[in-house]
Amino acid sequence: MTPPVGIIMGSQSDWPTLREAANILDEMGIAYEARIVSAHRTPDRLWSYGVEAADRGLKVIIAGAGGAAHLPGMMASKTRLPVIGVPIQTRALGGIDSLYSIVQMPKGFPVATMAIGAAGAANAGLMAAAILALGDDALGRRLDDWRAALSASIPQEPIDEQP
Ligand code: RP5
Repeated sequence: MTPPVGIIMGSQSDWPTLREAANILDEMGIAYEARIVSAHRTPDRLWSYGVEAADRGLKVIIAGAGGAAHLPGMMASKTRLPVIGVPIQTRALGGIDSLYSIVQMPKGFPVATMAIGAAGAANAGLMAAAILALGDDALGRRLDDWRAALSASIPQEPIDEQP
């Protein structure tokens, strides 16, 4: 049985970041699969994943990559499913390379690009949940509850923290 969300990443080294997306999906009770699909090292895997994604029953793809981060854009070229891109933070350039590689798609093949790193990955999970909630009222209520709990956790006033 194919889950609604596919999480794909260019390398095993991206998984600690993409785990943040998976954690959100776990909290929302959304099933997902996680796969290493590199645009450069495994282009044939990328090709077949994109060609088969919609027919397999996937609804949303979260794609994370770093550096010359071509995976999200190439995946968007191979499937009409919404692709949410996560720029991985890189040592050399801090992830600005990943961001620019993912966000500047040509007209016709959009990638919904998140922030660099862990926050972007978590937001990718939330964006996937919001898309799926369009057709799932129970999931919509879980997402509303999650957002309300986050808001309620924010204190009114700051405190002095110990160094
Ligand atoms: C990209 O190259 C991957 O998405 C990863 O962020 C980066 C480095 O990969 P490794 O050298 O750690 O496998 O394709």
